[in-house]
Amino acid sequence: ADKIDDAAKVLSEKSYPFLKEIDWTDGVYGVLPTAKPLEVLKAIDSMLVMGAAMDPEALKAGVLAHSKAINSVDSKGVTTLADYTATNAAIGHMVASVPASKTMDVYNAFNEFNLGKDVGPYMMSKVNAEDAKAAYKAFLEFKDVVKASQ
Ligand code: BCL
Ligand code: PID
Repeated sequence: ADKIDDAAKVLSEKSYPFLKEIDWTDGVYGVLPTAKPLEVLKAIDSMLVMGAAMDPEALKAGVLAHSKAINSVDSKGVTTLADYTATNAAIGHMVASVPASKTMDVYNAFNEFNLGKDVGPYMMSKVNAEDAKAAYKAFLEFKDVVKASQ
């Protein structure tokens, strides 16, 4: 296990309570923004560019980790802590294999949507805010480890 694997373990333990509070059966998670199709196109392009730059072994490991996680979801759509951890570790390795600018291009392209001020508070209202904040804090710490391995 390398540093990203170790950090993924910490991230996953700290964010699992939040993950379990999300209602994954809500149709909202299967919806792409439809209001601005040309911006959606650009955002997806940024993901294609990032994906094409990824180390192929890291990408394949990510695909397999996701597949395994999908096959262990419970009736509420939540995967096991072990498979969640393996998926986060795989994503960390995928992200570490591309320049930071490619990841930020994806983030910025989705930021362009300007979803509206009510989206954040609405999503937050559906979970325990403290757990969401703890998850976000853990995500930022994980990001530092991934960045250091880039
Ligand atoms: Mg994946 C990310 C679902 C297949 C590569 N993927 C996501 C998430 C979402 C998801 C949970 C995007 C929305 C988001 O950010 O929510 N992926 C998902 C599903 C499948 C899937 C349902 C599927 O196959 C059925 N993904 C794949 C393919 C992988 C793949 C097969 C490539 C091999 N996926 C990636 C990569 C990323 C994702 C790369 C991301 O960067 C993105 C992501 O998680 O960004 C944060 C928020 C996320 C969660 C609720 C999950 C827990 C996240 C962390 C660990 C803790 C929460 C932090 C904080 C509170 C919320 C994030 C805030 C924002 C960053 C501002
Ligand atoms: C901010 C302010 C600072 C503090 C800060 C801060 C936050 C920054 C953040 C953040 C950045 C950020 C980035 C995120 C990026 C997510 C990227 C996801 C990419 C997904 C892909 C999916 C795919 C595929 C895949 C490969 C395929 C193509 C695709 C091939 C060849 C604002 C905190 C630093 C979350 C690429 C993988 C299957 C499209 O900076 O003060 O908070 O989050 O199918 O390609 O097969």
